[in-house]
Amino acid sequence: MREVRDAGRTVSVKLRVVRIELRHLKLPLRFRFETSFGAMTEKSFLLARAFTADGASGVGECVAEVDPYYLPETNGTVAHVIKEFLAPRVFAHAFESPAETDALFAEIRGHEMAKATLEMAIWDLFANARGESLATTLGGEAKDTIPAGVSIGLQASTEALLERVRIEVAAGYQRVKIKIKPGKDLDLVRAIRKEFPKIRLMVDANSAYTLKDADTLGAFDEFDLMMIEQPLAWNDMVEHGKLQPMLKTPICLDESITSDAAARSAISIGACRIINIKTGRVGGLLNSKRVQATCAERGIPVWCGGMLESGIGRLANVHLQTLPGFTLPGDTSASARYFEEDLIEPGVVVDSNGLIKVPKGPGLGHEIVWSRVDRATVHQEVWTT
Ligand code: OSB
Ligand code: MG
Repeated sequence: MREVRDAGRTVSVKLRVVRIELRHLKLPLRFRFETSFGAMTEKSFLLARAFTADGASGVGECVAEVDPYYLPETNGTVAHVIKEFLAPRVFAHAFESPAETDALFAEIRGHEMAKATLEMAIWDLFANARGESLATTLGGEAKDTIPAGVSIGLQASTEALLERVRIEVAAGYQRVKIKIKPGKDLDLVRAIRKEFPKIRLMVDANSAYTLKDADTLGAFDEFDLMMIEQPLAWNDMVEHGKLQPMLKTPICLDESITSDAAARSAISIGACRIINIKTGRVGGLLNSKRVQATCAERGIPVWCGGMLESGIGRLANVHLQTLPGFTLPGDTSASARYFEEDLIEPGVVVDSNGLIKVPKGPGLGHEIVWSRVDRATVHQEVWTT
Protein backbone atom coordinates (compact mmCIF):
# COMPACT_ATOMS: atom_id res chain seq x y z
CA MET A 1 0.00 0.00 0.00
CA ARG A 2 1.40 3.39 -0.94
CA GLU A 3 0.76 6.39 1.20
CA VAL A 4 0.14 9.87 -0.13
CA ARG A 5 0.24 12.97 2.05
CA ASP A 6 -2.82 15.07 1.40
CA ALA A 7 -3.14 18.25 3.49
CA GLY A 8 -1.61 16.51 6.48
CA ARG A 9 -3.72 13.37 6.15
CA THR A 10 -2.16 10.10 5.05
CA VAL A 11 -4.34 8.50 2.41
CA SER A 12 -3.72 4.91 1.41
CA VAL A 13 -3.48 4.19 -2.29
CA LYS A 14 -3.88 0.64 -3.46
CA LEU A 15 -1.39 -0.56 -5.96
CA ARG A 16 -2.64 -1.80 -9.33
CA VAL A 17 -0.53 -3.56 -11.93
CA VAL A 18 -1.55 -2.43 -15.41
CA ARG A 19 1.22 -3.93 -17.56
CA ILE A 20 3.31 -7.09 -17.35
CA GLU A 21 6.30 -7.83 -19.59
CA LEU A 22 7.72 -11.33 -19.80
CA ARG A 23 11.11 -11.61 -21.45
CA HIS A 24 13.14 -14.65 -22.36
CA LEU A 25 16.87 -13.98 -21.93
CA LYS A 26 20.01 -15.87 -22.81
CA LEU A 27 23.30 -15.11 -21.09
CA PRO A 28 26.48 -17.13 -21.69
CA LEU A 29 27.97 -18.66 -18.54
CA ARG A 30 31.68 -18.15 -17.97
CA PHE A 31 32.08 -21.86 -17.46
CA ARG A 32 30.18 -25.07 -18.00
CA PHE A 33 28.21 -26.05 -14.89
CA GLU A 34 27.80 -29.82 -14.59
CA THR A 35 25.63 -31.65 -12.06
CA SER A 36 24.40 -35.24 -11.77
CA PHE A 37 21.37 -34.26 -13.91
CA GLY A 38 23.07 -32.40 -16.76
CA ALA A 39 25.39 -29.63 -17.89
CA MET A 40 24.75 -25.96 -18.66
CA THR A 41 26.87 -23.53 -20.67
CA GLU A 42 24.27 -20.81 -20.98
CA LYS A 43 21.65 -19.32 -18.68
CA SER A 44 18.30 -19.34 -20.51
CA PHE A 45 15.65 -17.79 -18.29
CA LEU A 46 12.54 -15.65 -17.97
CA LEU A 47 12.32 -12.18 -16.48
CA ALA A 48 9.01 -10.59 -15.54
CA ARG A 49 8.39 -6.90 -15.07
CA ALA A 50 5.23 -5.47 -13.48
CA PHE A 51 4.24 -1.80 -13.95
CA THR A 52 1.72 0.49 -12.29
CA ALA A 53 -0.08 3.22 -14.27
CA ASP A 54 2.27 5.90 -12.88
CA GLY A 55 5.34 4.08 -14.16
CA ALA A 56 6.60 2.38 -10.98
CA SER A 57 7.91 -1.10 -11.72
CA GLY A 58 9.30 -4.24 -10.18
CA VAL A 59 11.24 -7.13 -11.63
CA GLY A 60 11.15 -10.88 -10.97
CA GLU A 61 13.65 -13.47 -12.21
CA CYS A 62 12.53 -17.03 -12.86
CA VAL A 63 14.73 -20.00 -11.88
CA ALA A 64 13.18 -22.51 -14.31
CA GLU A 65 15.50 -23.99 -16.89
CA VAL A 66 15.13 -25.16 -20.49
CA ASP A 67 14.38 -28.73 -19.42
CA PRO A 68 12.60 -30.39 -16.46
CA TYR A 69 15.67 -32.17 -15.07
CA TYR A 70 16.03 -30.34 -11.74
CA LEU A 71 12.30 -29.99 -11.01
CA PRO A 72 9.25 -30.34 -13.30
CA GLU A 73 8.82 -26.72 -14.43
CA THR A 74 10.47 -25.31 -17.57
CA ASN A 75 10.62 -21.86 -19.16
CA GLY A 76 7.76 -23.03 -21.38
CA THR A 77 5.46 -24.10 -18.54
CA VAL A 78 6.22 -20.92 -16.61
CA ALA A 79 5.36 -18.66 -19.56
CA HIS A 80 2.10 -20.58 -20.07
CA VAL A 81 1.06 -20.42 -16.42
CA ILE A 82 1.93 -16.73 -16.03
CA LYS A 83 0.05 -15.78 -19.19
CA GLU A 84 -3.08 -17.90 -18.65
CA PHE A 85 -3.45 -17.99 -14.87
CA LEU A 86 -1.25 -15.61 -12.88
CA ALA A 87 -1.18 -12.35 -14.85
CA PRO A 88 -5.01 -12.18 -15.15
CA ARG A 89 -5.33 -12.56 -11.37
CA VAL A 90 -2.74 -9.85 -10.73
CA PHE A 91 -4.50 -7.46 -13.15
CA ALA A 92 -7.84 -8.04 -11.38
CA HIS A 93 -6.50 -7.17 -7.91
CA ALA A 94 -5.77 -3.94 -6.03
CA PHE A 95 -2.83 -4.66 -3.73
CA GLU A 96 -2.34 -3.38 -0.20
CA SER A 97 0.53 -5.77 0.42
CA PRO A 98 2.77 -7.99 -1.72
CA ALA A 99 1.73 -10.90 0.53
CA GLU A 100 -1.67 -10.88 -1.23
CA THR A 101 -0.35 -12.85 -4.21
CA ASP A 102 -0.51 -15.84 -1.88
CA ALA A 103 -4.31 -15.93 -1.77
CA LEU A 104 -4.57 -14.84 -5.42
CA PHE A 105 -2.49 -17.82 -6.60
CA ALA A 106 -3.71 -20.36 -4.04
CA GLU A 107 -6.06 -22.31 -6.29
CA ILE A 108 -3.32 -22.98 -8.83
CA ARG A 109 -1.57 -26.15 -7.75
CA GLY A 110 2.17 -26.46 -8.11
CA HIS A 111 3.97 -24.17 -10.59
CA GLU A 112 6.04 -22.70 -7.77
CA MET A 113 8.66 -21.16 -10.07
CA ALA A 114 5.99 -19.38 -12.13
CA LYS A 115 4.33 -17.99 -8.99
CA ALA A 116 7.65 -16.93 -7.50
CA THR A 117 8.55 -14.96 -10.64
CA LEU A 118 5.53 -12.69 -10.59
CA GLU A 119 5.51 -12.55 -6.80
CA MET A 120 9.13 -11.27 -6.75
CA ALA A 121 8.18 -8.56 -9.28
CA ILE A 122 5.39 -7.44 -6.96
CA TRP A 123 7.61 -7.40 -3.84
CA ASP A 124 10.19 -5.37 -5.77
CA LEU A 125 7.44 -3.06 -7.05
CA PHE A 126 6.29 -2.41 -3.47
CA ALA A 127 9.86 -1.84 -2.29
CA ASN A 128 10.46 0.63 -5.15
CA ALA A 129 7.13 2.41 -4.60
CA ARG A 130 7.91 2.78 -0.88
CA GLY A 131 11.51 3.81 -1.55
CA GLU A 132 12.88 1.09 0.73
CA SER A 133 15.14 -1.89 0.18
CA LEU A 134 13.65 -5.28 -0.60
CA ALA A 135 15.19 -6.53 2.67
CA THR A 136 13.17 -3.91 4.56
CA THR A 137 9.93 -4.75 2.70
CA LEU A 138 10.54 -8.43 3.50
CA GLY A 139 11.01 -7.66 7.18
CA GLY A 140 14.68 -8.62 7.26
CA GLU A 141 17.14 -7.69 10.00
CA ALA A 142 19.40 -4.64 9.64
CA LYS A 143 22.39 -6.73 8.55
CA ASP A 144 25.18 -5.03 6.60
CA THR A 145 26.58 -8.24 5.13
CA ILE A 146 25.70 -11.87 4.57
CA PRO A 147 28.17 -14.79 4.38
CA ALA A 148 28.85 -16.35 0.96
CA GLY A 149 29.50 -19.93 -0.05
CA VAL A 150 30.22 -21.40 -3.45
CA SER A 151 28.91 -24.35 -5.49
CA ILE A 152 31.43 -26.10 -7.75
CA GLY A 153 30.16 -28.30 -10.59
CA LEU A 154 31.53 -31.70 -11.60
CA GLN A 155 34.92 -31.25 -13.28
CA ALA A 156 36.78 -33.22 -15.94
CA SER A 157 39.36 -34.48 -13.41
CA THR A 158 40.15 -34.47 -9.71
CA GLU A 159 43.06 -32.11 -10.39
CA ALA A 160 40.73 -29.69 -12.19
CA LEU A 161 38.38 -29.81 -9.18
CA LEU A 162 41.24 -29.17 -6.73
CA GLU A 163 42.31 -26.17 -8.80
CA ARG A 164 38.77 -24.71 -8.60
CA VAL A 165 38.64 -25.32 -4.85
CA ARG A 166 41.99 -23.52 -4.44
CA ILE A 167 40.66 -20.53 -6.41
CA GLU A 168 37.43 -20.27 -4.39
CA VAL A 169 39.10 -20.76 -1.00
CA ALA A 170 41.67 -18.07 -1.93
CA ALA A 171 38.78 -15.78 -2.95
CA GLY A 172 37.47 -15.99 0.62
CA TYR A 173 34.31 -18.12 0.30
CA GLN A 174 33.24 -19.36 3.73
CA ARG A 175 32.00 -22.73 2.54
CA VAL A 176 32.67 -24.96 -0.48
CA LYS A 177 30.06 -27.26 -1.98
CA ILE A 178 30.92 -29.76 -4.67
CA LYS A 179 28.58 -31.70 -6.91
CA ILE A 180 28.79 -35.49 -6.74
CA LYS A 181 27.28 -38.49 -8.54
CA PRO A 182 27.86 -42.25 -8.31
CA GLY A 183 31.49 -42.95 -9.21
CA LYS A 184 32.49 -39.32 -8.70
CA ASP A 185 32.03 -38.95 -4.98
CA LEU A 186 34.25 -40.25 -2.15
CA ASP A 187 37.52 -39.91 -4.09
CA LEU A 188 36.80 -36.25 -4.78
CA VAL A 189 36.10 -35.49 -1.13
CA ARG A 190 39.16 -37.46 0.00
CA ALA A 191 41.39 -35.46 -2.35
CA ILE A 192 39.96 -32.13 -1.17
CA ARG A 193 40.25 -33.10 2.51
CA LYS A 194 43.92 -34.08 2.02
CA GLU A 195 44.77 -30.56 0.86
CA PHE A 196 42.10 -28.68 2.90
CA PRO A 197 41.50 -30.58 6.18
CA LYS A 198 39.67 -27.67 7.83
CA ILE A 199 37.48 -25.86 5.26
CA ARG A 200 33.72 -25.96 5.61
CA LEU A 201 32.87 -28.53 2.94
CA MET A 202 29.66 -30.19 1.72
CA VAL A 203 28.41 -32.26 -1.22
CA ASP A 204 25.27 -32.04 -3.40
CA ALA A 205 24.03 -35.17 -5.19
CA ASN A 206 20.92 -33.69 -6.87
CA SER A 207 19.02 -36.96 -6.29
CA ALA A 208 21.60 -39.24 -7.95
CA TYR A 209 21.54 -42.04 -5.34
CA THR A 210 19.09 -44.58 -3.93
CA LEU A 211 18.84 -46.26 -0.55
CA LYS A 212 20.92 -49.12 -2.00
CA ASP A 213 23.85 -46.67 -1.90
CA ALA A 214 23.55 -46.17 1.86
CA ASP A 215 27.05 -47.63 2.41
CA THR A 216 28.65 -45.15 0.01
CA LEU A 217 26.74 -42.28 1.57
CA GLY A 218 27.69 -43.48 5.07
CA ALA A 219 31.35 -43.48 4.04
CA PHE A 220 31.19 -39.67 3.84
CA ASP A 221 30.92 -39.62 7.64
CA GLU A 222 34.70 -39.74 8.08
CA PHE A 223 35.20 -36.45 6.16
CA ASP A 224 33.51 -34.07 8.57
CA LEU A 225 31.13 -32.62 5.95
CA MET A 226 28.67 -29.92 6.95
CA MET A 227 25.93 -31.84 5.11
CA ILE A 228 24.97 -34.03 2.16
CA GLU A 229 22.45 -32.23 -0.02
CA GLN A 230 19.54 -34.14 -1.61
CA PRO A 231 21.11 -37.61 -1.94
CA LEU A 232 17.88 -39.44 -2.90
CA ALA A 233 14.91 -38.91 -5.21
CA TRP A 234 13.47 -35.40 -5.55
CA ASN A 235 9.99 -36.69 -4.66
CA ASP A 236 10.80 -39.23 -1.94
CA MET A 237 10.87 -37.80 1.56
CA VAL A 238 10.26 -41.16 3.29
CA GLU A 239 13.45 -42.68 1.89
CA HIS A 240 15.43 -39.69 3.20
CA GLY A 241 13.75 -40.38 6.53
CA LYS A 242 15.16 -43.91 6.42
CA LEU A 243 18.62 -42.76 5.34
CA GLN A 244 19.21 -39.93 7.85
CA PRO A 245 19.41 -42.22 10.95
CA MET A 246 22.00 -44.33 9.12
CA LEU A 247 24.33 -41.33 8.71
CA LYS A 248 26.24 -39.05 11.08
CA THR A 249 26.41 -36.37 8.37
CA PRO A 250 23.29 -34.18 8.31
CA ILE A 251 21.09 -34.46 5.23
CA CYS A 252 20.04 -31.14 3.70
CA LEU A 253 16.99 -31.24 1.46
CA ASP A 254 16.78 -29.08 -1.67
CA GLU A 255 14.56 -30.54 -4.46
CA SER A 256 12.14 -32.17 -1.96
CA ILE A 257 11.19 -28.91 -0.24
CA THR A 258 8.67 -27.30 -2.58
CA SER A 259 6.48 -25.72 0.12
CA ASP A 260 6.21 -24.95 3.81
CA ALA A 261 4.07 -28.10 4.17
CA ALA A 262 6.89 -30.16 2.65
CA ALA A 263 9.35 -28.63 5.12
CA ARG A 264 7.06 -29.53 8.04
CA SER A 265 6.66 -33.11 6.74
CA ALA A 266 10.38 -33.58 6.18
CA ILE A 267 11.31 -32.33 9.62
CA SER A 268 8.56 -34.32 11.35
CA ILE A 269 9.82 -37.65 9.96
CA GLY A 270 13.50 -36.77 10.46
CA ALA A 271 14.24 -36.73 6.71
CA CYS A 272 16.77 -33.90 7.09
CA ARG A 273 18.59 -31.78 9.65
CA ILE A 274 19.14 -28.76 7.41
CA ILE A 275 17.06 -27.10 4.69
CA ASN A 276 18.13 -25.19 1.58
CA ILE A 277 15.62 -22.44 0.74
CA LYS A 278 15.23 -21.37 -2.88
CA THR A 279 12.51 -18.82 -3.49
CA GLY A 280 11.67 -20.22 -6.91
CA ARG A 281 11.33 -23.77 -5.63
CA VAL A 282 8.99 -22.93 -2.73
CA GLY A 283 6.70 -20.59 -4.69
CA GLY A 284 8.03 -17.21 -3.65
CA LEU A 285 9.47 -14.91 -1.03
CA LEU A 286 6.51 -15.19 1.33
CA ASN A 287 6.80 -18.98 1.31
CA SER A 288 10.55 -18.64 1.83
CA LYS A 289 9.76 -16.63 4.97
CA ARG A 290 7.32 -19.35 6.06
CA VAL A 291 9.84 -22.15 5.57
CA GLN A 292 12.44 -20.10 7.45
CA ALA A 293 10.01 -19.61 10.37
CA THR A 294 9.03 -23.29 10.40
CA CYS A 295 12.68 -24.29 10.54
CA ALA A 296 13.52 -21.72 13.23
CA GLU A 297 10.73 -23.08 15.47
CA ARG A 298 12.14 -26.57 15.09
CA GLY A 299 15.84 -25.74 15.42
CA ILE A 300 16.62 -26.56 11.78
CA PRO A 301 19.30 -24.28 10.23
CA VAL A 302 18.53 -22.91 6.77
CA TRP A 303 20.61 -21.39 4.00
CA CYS A 304 19.79 -19.80 0.68
CA GLY A 305 20.34 -21.95 -2.40
CA GLY A 306 21.18 -20.65 -5.86
CA MET A 307 20.16 -21.39 -9.44
CA LEU A 308 22.96 -19.58 -11.29
CA GLU A 309 20.77 -16.47 -11.26
CA SER A 310 21.63 -13.28 -13.08
CA GLY A 311 22.37 -10.33 -10.83
CA ILE A 312 18.65 -9.61 -10.56
CA GLY A 313 17.67 -12.92 -8.94
CA ARG A 314 21.01 -12.94 -7.11
CA LEU A 315 20.22 -9.61 -5.40
CA ALA A 316 16.81 -10.92 -4.32
CA ASN A 317 18.67 -13.83 -2.70
CA VAL A 318 20.96 -11.36 -0.90
CA HIS A 319 17.96 -9.48 0.52
CA LEU A 320 16.23 -12.72 1.54
CA GLN A 321 19.28 -13.69 3.60
CA THR A 322 18.74 -10.74 5.94
CA LEU A 323 15.88 -12.73 7.50
CA PRO A 324 16.72 -14.33 10.84
CA GLY A 325 17.68 -17.98 10.63
CA PHE A 326 19.87 -17.74 7.53
CA THR A 327 22.85 -18.61 9.69
CA LEU A 328 24.80 -20.77 7.22
CA PRO A 329 26.66 -19.46 4.15
CA GLY A 330 24.50 -20.06 1.07
CA ASP A 331 25.12 -20.55 -2.65
CA THR A 332 25.02 -16.82 -3.47
CA SER A 333 28.41 -16.09 -5.04
CA ALA A 334 29.95 -13.19 -6.94
CA SER A 335 28.45 -12.13 -10.30
CA ALA A 336 31.88 -12.35 -11.92
CA ARG A 337 32.08 -16.09 -11.30
CA TYR A 338 29.14 -16.65 -13.64
CA PHE A 339 29.00 -13.87 -16.23
CA GLU A 340 31.43 -11.74 -18.24
CA GLU A 341 28.89 -8.97 -17.91
CA ASP A 342 26.03 -9.23 -15.41
CA LEU A 343 22.72 -7.38 -15.86
CA ILE A 344 23.33 -5.18 -12.79
CA GLU A 345 25.85 -2.49 -11.96
CA PRO A 346 27.78 -2.95 -9.79
CA GLY A 347 27.70 -6.75 -9.82
CA VAL A 348 27.41 -8.75 -6.60
CA VAL A 349 30.87 -8.78 -5.02
CA VAL A 350 32.28 -11.14 -2.37
CA ASP A 351 35.06 -9.67 -0.24
CA SER A 352 38.17 -11.50 1.00
CA ASN A 353 36.32 -12.47 4.19
CA GLY A 354 33.59 -14.15 2.13
CA LEU A 355 30.99 -11.46 2.78
CA ILE A 356 28.45 -9.82 0.46
CA LYS A 357 27.17 -6.30 1.25
CA VAL A 358 23.41 -5.93 1.62
CA PRO A 359 22.32 -3.06 -0.67
CA LYS A 360 20.50 -0.28 1.19
CA GLY A 361 18.91 1.62 -1.73
CA PRO A 362 15.31 1.15 -2.92
CA GLY A 363 14.20 -2.22 -4.29
CA LEU A 364 17.06 -4.49 -5.32
CA GLY A 365 19.47 -1.63 -4.60
CA HIS A 366 21.77 -1.92 -7.62
CA GLU A 367 21.13 -0.44 -11.05
CA ILE A 368 19.62 -2.83 -13.60
CA VAL A 369 21.35 -2.08 -16.90
CA TRP A 370 18.37 -2.28 -19.27
CA SER A 371 20.50 -1.96 -22.40
CA ARG A 372 22.20 -5.22 -21.39
CA VAL A 373 18.84 -6.82 -20.58
CA ASP A 374 17.61 -5.77 -24.06
CA ARG A 375 20.69 -7.27 -25.71
CA ALA A 376 20.16 -10.59 -23.89
CA THR A 377 16.43 -10.71 -24.70
CA VAL A 378 15.48 -13.23 -27.38
CA HIS A 379 11.72 -12.93 -27.03
CA GLN A 380 9.24 -10.73 -25.21
CA GLU A 381 5.51 -10.75 -24.53
CA VAL A 382 3.55 -7.86 -23.07
CA TRP A 383 0.11 -7.97 -21.49
CA THR A 384 -1.94 -4.98 -20.34
CA THR A 385 -5.20 -4.50 -18.51
O1 OSB B 1 21.15 -28.14 -6.61
O2 OSB B 1 21.72 -26.33 -5.70
C1 OSB B 1 21.49 -26.98 -6.71
C2 OSB B 1 22.33 -24.88 -9.81
C3 OSB B 1 21.29 -25.22 -10.65
C4 OSB B 1 20.38 -26.16 -10.23
C5 OSB B 1 20.49 -26.74 -8.95
C6 OSB B 1 21.51 -26.37 -8.10
C7 OSB B 1 22.47 -25.45 -8.55
C8 OSB B 1 23.64 -25.07 -7.77
C9 OSB B 1 24.29 -23.75 -8.15
O3 OSB B 1 24.16 -25.76 -6.94
C10 OSB B 1 24.27 -22.73 -7.08
C11 OSB B 1 24.68 -21.39 -7.66
O4 OSB B 1 25.88 -21.14 -7.79
O5 OSB B 1 23.79 -20.58 -8.00
MG1 MG C 1 21.03 -28.59 -4.56
